Amino acid sequence: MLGIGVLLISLMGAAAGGKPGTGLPPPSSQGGKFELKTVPLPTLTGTGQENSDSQASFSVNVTNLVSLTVTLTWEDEANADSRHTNTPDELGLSVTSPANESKSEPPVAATQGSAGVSFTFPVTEKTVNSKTSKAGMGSWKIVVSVGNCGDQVPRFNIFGLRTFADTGNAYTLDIECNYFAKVKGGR
Ligand SMILES: [Ca+2]
Ligand SMILES: [Ca+2]
Repeated sequence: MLGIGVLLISLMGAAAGGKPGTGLPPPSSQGGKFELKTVPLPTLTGTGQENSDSQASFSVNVTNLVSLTVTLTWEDEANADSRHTNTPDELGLSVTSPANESKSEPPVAATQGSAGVSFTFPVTEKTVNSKTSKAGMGSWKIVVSVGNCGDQVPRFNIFGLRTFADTGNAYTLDIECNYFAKVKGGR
């Protein structure tokens, strides 16, 4: 089972103080200094069904990407009532770069969980004379996998108390991007 929500966001050159809408890398032959910038992208939210995957995507349109980290967090719903306990849900993620490199964390059960993957690129420094790196530019894909969702089970074995099914869970995805950007007006 694949599909469900597709979330689309875009990290444009505008976020780096460049000209909005062009999507072109900043000119590297005009001099100027570069500085390392950290850009947290807007948090993505979604809901996954038990034993299924959901997908999100975003694109990176800046050059000289140093690292990119995607962090998945989730919190199970509250107990249905004082006589039931909501047992933990399993969530994990897989992230694929534009170069088809994939990193993943298999689903783990947690009431409040967190899992993340990081990509690093061979850009440790950027000067006017060094070559512009386009590594990491393009479309990224995230797949959130929801495994078994622990049900709401009765705390006591009393007549009439039933198990309530837990059929899925909401999650959030935080994406953080580090890259070298040209200092505006720098020399
Ligand atoms: Ca649960
Ligand atoms: Ca749940």
